[in-house]
Formats: sequence, structure tokens, C-alpha cells
Amino acid sequence: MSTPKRYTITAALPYTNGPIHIGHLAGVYVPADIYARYLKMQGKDVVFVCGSDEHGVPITIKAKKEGVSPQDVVDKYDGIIRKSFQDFGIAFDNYSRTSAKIHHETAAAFFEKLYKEGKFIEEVTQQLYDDEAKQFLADRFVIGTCPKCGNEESYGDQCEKCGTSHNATDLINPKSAITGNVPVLKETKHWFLPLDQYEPWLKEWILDSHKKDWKPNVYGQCKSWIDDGLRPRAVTRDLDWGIPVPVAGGEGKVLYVWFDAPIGYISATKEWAARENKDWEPYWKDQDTKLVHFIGKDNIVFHCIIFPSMLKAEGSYILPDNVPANEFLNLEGNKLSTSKNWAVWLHEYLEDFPGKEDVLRYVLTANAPETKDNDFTWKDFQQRNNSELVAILGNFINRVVVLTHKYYDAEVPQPGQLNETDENILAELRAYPAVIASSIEKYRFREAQAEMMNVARLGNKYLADEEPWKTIKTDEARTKTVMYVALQVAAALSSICQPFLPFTAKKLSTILNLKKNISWPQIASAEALLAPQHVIGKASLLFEKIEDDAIAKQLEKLENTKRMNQAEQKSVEEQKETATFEDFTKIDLRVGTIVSAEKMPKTKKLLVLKVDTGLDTRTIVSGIAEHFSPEEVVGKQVTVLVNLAPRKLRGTLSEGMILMTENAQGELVFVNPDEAQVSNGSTIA
Ligand code: B3M
Ligand code: ZN
Repeated sequence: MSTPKRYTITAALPYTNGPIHIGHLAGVYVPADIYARYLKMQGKDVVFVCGSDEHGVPITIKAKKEGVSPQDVVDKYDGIIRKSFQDFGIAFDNYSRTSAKIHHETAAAFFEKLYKEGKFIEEVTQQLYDDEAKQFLADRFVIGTCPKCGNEESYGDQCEKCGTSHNATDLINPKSAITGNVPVLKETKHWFLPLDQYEPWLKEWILDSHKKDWKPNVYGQCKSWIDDGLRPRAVTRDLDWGIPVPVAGGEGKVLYVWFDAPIGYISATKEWAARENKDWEPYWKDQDTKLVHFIGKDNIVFHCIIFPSMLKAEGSYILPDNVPANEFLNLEGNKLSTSKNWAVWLHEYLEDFPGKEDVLRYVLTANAPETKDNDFTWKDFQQRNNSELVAILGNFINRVVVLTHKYYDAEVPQPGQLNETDENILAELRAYPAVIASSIEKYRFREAQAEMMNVARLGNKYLADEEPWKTIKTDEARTKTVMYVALQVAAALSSICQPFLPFTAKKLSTILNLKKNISWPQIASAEALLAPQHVIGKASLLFEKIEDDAIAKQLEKLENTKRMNQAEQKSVEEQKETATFEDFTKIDLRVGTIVSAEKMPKTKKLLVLKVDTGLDTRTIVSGIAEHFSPEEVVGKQVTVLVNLAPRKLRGTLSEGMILMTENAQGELVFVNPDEAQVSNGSTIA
């Protein structure tokens, strides 16, 4: 596209069925924010929109599980997610919600238009139905084997393993996610978007025109879907949560969430334009507008094939110029998972690392899964903070600021004649904005950020080579020149780091006492960024070291999560053979108290207990020494099987057994009665 007149930037609408974590930030929101901030800094006309995706089956499932209404669920998470975005400086022009009136109206009108123009196929088909739940099963209400890759846990609309999108009826061995039942087929009427009819156009638009400028992972996925052949896709559902189908015969049905959600970008733009007294239409309908969708790789088919086909069918909209989807971020070697709680939740991160928003932004960009899945590790987080942010960027700024205060009472000194080194440094500095811009415009944010750090490296190296702390004693004039040049680099950094580290940029502006933001063209020009005699502000540290114990705490948290998950996964043992009532009455269970305990010599596992059973005080040998010390168990009231045939263990006669079980963490615990209320000898039946 030749120079666009304006930009419409969208970031995937998060589902409001849970809070958001580092994977969301790394894959979608930080890159989108860097891009939008960068463009705005260049004075471009930009709208950057997002919002909560509040329809769809995951939300109704969550509501069912928690025994609340879907509205309660979306209200709760919309609030949490909205706050996380604000906290991390994701500067949307508008963050809307798909439950907003304007969205319901926009999506319904969009559907109606396609309906009236005959763009849908209307068909009565057999859909999966859960007889017990009295409900049709679509999307995430049904789980089965993916016809493409064999993943046995595929959802009805999409396989998370291979990314294929399909119809629920395509699944092999489908099962209801509500009851676990095998669904039956039942007739129902739905509207389908005939994607097959768009195939020739999609081939031309994606396979021919975007071969060069779309990322290989995105292009490759699109090509594979198109090569597989596209089929009509239902855009309505038999559900009661969503946007009602606005045409006759649509009663009791709603729009498919993936039909309404991307229209949410349009609604969010409308809402913004109304607030800003602007016209929304050029942002979506003028061919000179560049539309860019930031998403994760699981959303590629929806943004590259289905939504564009909808826009094409409607006829008056522009199409995305690019869809720079990222791969996935893993955490300490494992896939991020909301259900397994394997995540770093943004709201929790800020509790543990207050004021370190930019550190996370930095690390996530440095490690962004741009071309392949990548791993977030806490060690790497610490390392990048300590040896990059603190040691390079923070250190450079701190040296410049502290020395300026010390030598010149905070005033930018008047430089003398610049020598070749100084000229080279300034020439290098002036070249950076173009280099970084070029990476950003190619959606290579890691590369762009690495170049930003190179500016700080340049400054550090310059100071280390010129050693103003030494020359101050021998050559005042030279020192002034060096400090002047170093201050120019510091000033440039306040602007160059802004898209990546917005909080730091602000701090740095305050430290340098900048009255106006410095623009990138200004850096590229020969003009002084900080004029002699300008008085800078107080020194303060941009970053601080992260110590080992803070990292250990995070790793411990993850270890706990692992343990919990393992305990949960442990399958429940099958029920044993039936015992008759007579069998049961033979068993004599009593309440007893452990009165003494000692380790059985020369064994690891055995404790010799004396137990007051109410009948007598007897010896019981128990294999719990690896779980409890003798001191821990003395005084405990426990359940005792008293009529177990006595048996000799290592020469000691054991007359009974103490009942134990395992808790969720896999630790042994006593099966004990409510201690205060029962006396020893009480029978248990
Ligand atoms: N809510 C899916 C997701 O969070 C979906 C994105 C919608 S973008 C229009 O993965
Ligand atoms: Zn699959």
C-alpha cells in the first residue's frame, strides 16, 4: 500500500471468561500497542480499538460452573481485563464490549444486510443435540476427535492442537461437554456463509497478493485451508446467550460468536468516533486506510478467511492489509493454560512486582513468539532486567544525569568543537529512528526493541571510552563536550523507547525535564535535542535489580500449581467388589488417640505407636515415618481398625491399623473424627 491516509489497528477481543496472562500480552497486545504508539508518534491518523468478547460458549460454560448468570461472568472479567490493559499501558483509543447496545445493533444490521442481499444459504440440517441437557451442541459444548490431526480433545468449532476450524458434526466420537453423553442428531434451521463461493477470490487476494508481505506462518495457514477446500460455515447457533438472529425464523437463535466478535472492531470504532466527534466510516471504508489485525495464531482463520469473506460479502468495507499473528508463548517449558492455572496472571504480577510494568513489556517483546513458539522463564526475566534494563539503559541514564548534576549543577553544558568520535556518535544516533521504524513497519518488534537498546549501548560505550569522570580533572572543555553529546543520546532515548517502554519514557522525560516530547524526525535531524543551559530534573533510577528470592518465589508458585494439577489428575481408584452388610459388620472401627510414638530402629518407614482405643492401649506399627515425625503424631485422635488380625512386623506385634488418606497435594493425612466431640472407643459405623 502506498502511504496510507489513516490506520485502523485492532487487537483480538479477549473472551471474558477469565483474566488475561502474559501470553495474551506477548502475542497480541504489546505488539499492537508498540505499533499504534509508534504510528501516533509519527503524527499518523490512527484508531486503535479492542473490547471484551462477551458472547460464545466458553462464557456460558463458566457461568454454569459457577452457578451465576453469563452477564455476571462478563461483567466481572470485563472489569479485570480492562484494568490489566490500563495497568500495562496498552493505550487503546477505545476498549468496548460486545454486550454494548451499539454492537448488538451493528452486528444485527450487518447480518440483516447480508440476509436481504441473499448472501447466506438457509438450510435445515442435522445438528448435535444433548437429550439430557435439552440443548443443541455447538462449538465448545462438544468435544471429540479432530478429523484432521486425531486430537481427541478437539472442540466443535476448532482443534486447538492443529488449529483447524471445522463444524461440530465433523468431529469423530463427539461427546457433550455438558453431560458427557453421546449426542444425537436433531434437525434445526441455520444460516450459512458459503465460504466455498469466496474461494477463488481468497486465492487471488491472499495467495497471490499477500504472498510477500504476510508472515510465513500466517500465509502458510491460509494456504493450507484454501488448498483443503472451503465449505459453507454456519453463522447462527441454537443458544440463548448472544445477539438474537434478527430475521424471521431466527427466534431462539443467536449469531455465532465468531460472526459477531470481529464486527466488534467496527462497533468499537463507531463508539470512539461518536465520542470524538469524528466520522467512523473512513476508518473502515476508505481504500486509503490501512487495516491491521493483531491476533494470536489460533485466530488466523477467522481474521484471514471468515471475517474478510464477511466484509467482502457486505461490499462496502476495506480488507485487512496485514494480519501479523504471533505464535504462542510457553511458560517454563509448558503451554500456558487458563484451566490448569499455568500462567503468570497480569493482576498477580503487579502485586509481586509493583511499578515493573515496563520490565514485563520489555521481556515479552525481547522474547516475542514472532516466528515460532517461545518460552518465558523467570530466570530470563531476571537476567534481562538485571543485565539489560538495569545495566545498560538504566546505567547509562543514571551516569549522564548524576554527572550533569555533579559537574554542572544540572545544566546542559556548552559543547566545544566536536571531534570525529562525537560526530560519529551523533550520526549513528540520527540513523536509529529510521532503522527502528523499518523494523516496526515490518512487524518485527523484537528486532526494533533490540535496536532501541543499542542506542543505550552506544551511549554507554561512548562514556566508557571518553571517561568524563577522568577528564574532568584534566580537560574541562573536553568534558563539557562529551557530557553534551551524552545528554543528546539520553534525550533521544526518551523518545525512542516510548513505544516499547511508555512508563520509562515518561520517567525519563521528567528526569530530563523535557517540556515537550522529542519526535523521531527531530532525532534524525541535526538539531540539538537538549540545548545548552537547559536544566535537567532530579536523578532517579529507571530500573532496579531483581533479586534471586523474588524469582525463587515465582518458581515456587509454579511448583505449587504443578503439584495441585498432579493431585487433581490422579485418577480415582475404582470401587472395590461389593461387600455384604455382614461383611461390613465384621469391621470394627473405633476412635483412638495416639499416646506415644517412636521410630522402629533400622527402618525408614515404620513408626511404633501406642494407641488408646478406649478398649485398651495397644501397639500398632504404621508405615508413616516418611510423612510424620513421632512428635507430630502424639496426641492425634485417629480412626483405628481394631479387629484386624494381629501381625508381627520386624518382630513387633501390631494389633490394628490406623486409617489414612491422601490430600490434594499427595500428602498423607489421618482420617480423624471431629476431635473435640468424641471419646476414645466410640464406634464408627
Ligand atoms: N475472543 C478468541 C480468543 O480470545 C476471541 C478473539 C475474538 S477477535 C474478534 O482467542
Ligand atoms: Zn486437529
